[in-house]
Amino acid sequence: MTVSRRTILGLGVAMTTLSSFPLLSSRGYSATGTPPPIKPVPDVSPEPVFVNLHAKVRNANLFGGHELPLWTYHDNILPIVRVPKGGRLKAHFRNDLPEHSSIHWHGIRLPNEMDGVPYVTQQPVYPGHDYTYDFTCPDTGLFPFHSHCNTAEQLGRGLAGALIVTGDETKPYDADLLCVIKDWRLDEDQNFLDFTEKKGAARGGTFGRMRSVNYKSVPSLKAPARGDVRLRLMNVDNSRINQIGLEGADAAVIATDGQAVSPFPFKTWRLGSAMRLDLCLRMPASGNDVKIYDYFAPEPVLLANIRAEGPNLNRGEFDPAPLFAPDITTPDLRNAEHKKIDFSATASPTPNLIPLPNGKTLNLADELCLNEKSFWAINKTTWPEDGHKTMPAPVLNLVKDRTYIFELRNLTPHMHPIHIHGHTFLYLKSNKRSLPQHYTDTVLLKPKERIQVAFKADNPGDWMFHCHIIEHAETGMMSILRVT
Ligand SMILES: [Cu+2]
Repeated sequence: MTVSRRTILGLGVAMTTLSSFPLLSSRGYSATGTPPPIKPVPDVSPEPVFVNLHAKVRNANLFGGHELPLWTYHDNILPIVRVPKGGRLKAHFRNDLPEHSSIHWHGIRLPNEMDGVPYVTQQPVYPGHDYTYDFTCPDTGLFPFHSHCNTAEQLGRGLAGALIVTGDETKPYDADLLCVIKDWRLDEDQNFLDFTEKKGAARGGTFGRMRSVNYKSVPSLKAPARGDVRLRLMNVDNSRINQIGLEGADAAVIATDGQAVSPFPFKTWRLGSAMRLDLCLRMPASGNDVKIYDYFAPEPVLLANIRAEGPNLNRGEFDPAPLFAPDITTPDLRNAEHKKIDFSATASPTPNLIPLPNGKTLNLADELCLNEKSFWAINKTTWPEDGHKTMPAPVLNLVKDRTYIFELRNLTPHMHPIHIHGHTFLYLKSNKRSLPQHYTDTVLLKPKERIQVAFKADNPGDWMFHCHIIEHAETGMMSILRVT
């Protein structure tokens, strides 16, 4: 199998010298927004999209120092896979890493056995072995893929990619840009630091020291001057929550976690680990820059520039084109069953030796997927639970096709981006914020916040439900929802 240019495209973003054009004021998009059409247009390719994802060590010079031993899926170190909506993806995964791995397709509503969680949905893919993922992509949008085991290190070394499911545009934008945001745990000599530290794991996560977009430091992207640009932002960092802000352009939010919303004015948006945001922005006049910042820092951190190039286009008043509406069954809120789910710290450490049915305990080699420490819990249960084999009992047993309203309650002083596998939440309300209703697979809970989300449990299987701050998940804030 070969990887065609059509399915994997490089992020051939050239570095250019940063310029110091004056910032334009962002007066904000003021229209009320046009609701997207109800039905997306099907765009089904009869032929599966084939990709080879060959995980191994690849050396790359990311920041001008020496080469770093990255772990990547492809010679193109940040692969982008494109599949039409309703199309089938066949991804052949070959593991030549020094340890076992798998691929989780974050946010894709796929069959349970394709979800890529070692021990839960498949056996680990050991070094020298392979596994073929084969599923259709029901939803348009942007989705990360990454491993789900020893993730702090595997993701920390760069093992990630982007899956873009196409077919959601009601009219073409003038450009389509992708910004994948990630920090790197590097010391001053550009050597990898430990990917996890107890201090960080027990608090907000262990942070990287080198920021990047598309695995580059402050890249300069390009887009047509005065054009309407689709900007897809995705956070693949282990820990850091970015507060995205723009300078130099009016912008509207057009999708959250890949799922369309009626366009509304963009001011700022918090993007936790694995969260995505699609914006439509109006580029300034030729020669000017749009700057993308993380404002969630003592001083705003410049992440990337977009340079307006070419003749100024004439697009009239800024009226961002909506995307086609999400193709997700609306939850039946009237007949929903309510569940409270508490995210808390835990004081009771769990043993790290797990009894197996044959009377032995799980050996060190397989402890990749287990916790060494327990700092966190979901409904007072930390992963893994004592006395269970390799998998704890589900935190909730859900009835297939029933609608559930979860009240997610953060009892900690830290933020937690909470991710559900195999399903997509409809965000309903929060006790702290008023956001428009939107679909999301990763809900950012602020300290002490309570958020209500609804979903129809229409996908049978054992599904992971966890915090996406990787160290929180790997120190207990991880559980299983069983849908039968
Ligand atoms: Cu967390």
